[in-house]
Amino acid sequence: MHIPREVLQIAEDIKTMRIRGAGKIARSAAKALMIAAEKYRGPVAEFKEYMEKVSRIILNTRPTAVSLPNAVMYVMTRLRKAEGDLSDLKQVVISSAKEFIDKSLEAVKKIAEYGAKMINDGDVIITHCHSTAAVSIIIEAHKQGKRVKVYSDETRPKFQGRITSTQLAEAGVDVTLVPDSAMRLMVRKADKVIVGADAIASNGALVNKIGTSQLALAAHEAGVVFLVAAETYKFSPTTFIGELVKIELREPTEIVSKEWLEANPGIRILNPSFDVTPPEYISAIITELGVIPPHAAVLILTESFGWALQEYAMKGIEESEE
Ligand code: RUB
Repeated sequence: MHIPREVLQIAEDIKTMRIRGAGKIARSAAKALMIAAEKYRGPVAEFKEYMEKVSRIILNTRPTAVSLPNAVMYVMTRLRKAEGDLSDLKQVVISSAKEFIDKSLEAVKKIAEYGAKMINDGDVIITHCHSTAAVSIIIEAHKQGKRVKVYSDETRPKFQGRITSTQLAEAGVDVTLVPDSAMRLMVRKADKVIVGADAIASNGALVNKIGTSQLALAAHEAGVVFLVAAETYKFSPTTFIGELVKIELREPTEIVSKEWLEANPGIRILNPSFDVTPPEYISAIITELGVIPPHAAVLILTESFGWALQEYAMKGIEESEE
């Protein structure tokens, strides 16, 4: 089965982080499915199997951002249920992928609108890594004329904090880049912390870039509001049935050079890319459906993924009967 070059390129770009951030990853996954459908030239009988293969390639790129399987599920559940000739089936994939991308962009706009209302004139804000959703809130507040000062940490080892700082500076926001290790010191000067999400578990725990939980702990200690910007497709339906979110371990060479590694054979390097912040440290989660306390995550899951939860439960029953 021939997989189009453009689809493999998107998979490679997600894997190597040329495409990164949970929202962009999800939209690119939907785009890859759309391109795969458009480019398919084989028999109708093999189309669904081909699309399943493409889905697996996309799903195997990065393990943590739940927006990725949720985007694939959005398109593929519609295709699995669809019937008709090849052009009908292709159309199901193309239109559901487009619908997902539009909804996703719309969700970020809504989050910016709701989040900006929570920012006061003169607020000092801390952010971590680079989150389109979190940055959108800050830029929207700035556009509304609120004077905000932002401390963005570097986010080692990949320095996504530099992307955040550049975007904020270009939008005219007062931004200062600080090392990750300065965050407990800086948080005492802040009114709010705003971060994005790679996944929200059914108990309201946040999975986000490594260092988020340390920042949340410092904010908790200092009594500083800790806000999470998360579109509903970042909520993890499989945590509802007890599955844990897999934490991605990345290459040691993101931390030290290949030469250094070879010169120090006795030293192991561990590079976990994400961590888990308990719901107790989260003041609120800003979604496109509204601002919720972390313990209301289960409401979002039943509202947005109720049908999937039912399917998982049925699958569990069938498997136990086999
Ligand atoms: C990015 C990261 C971001 C979330 C949310 O990690 O942790 O905070 O993905 O981003 P990485 P967004 O750089 O490893 O992908 O709001 O853009 O979806």
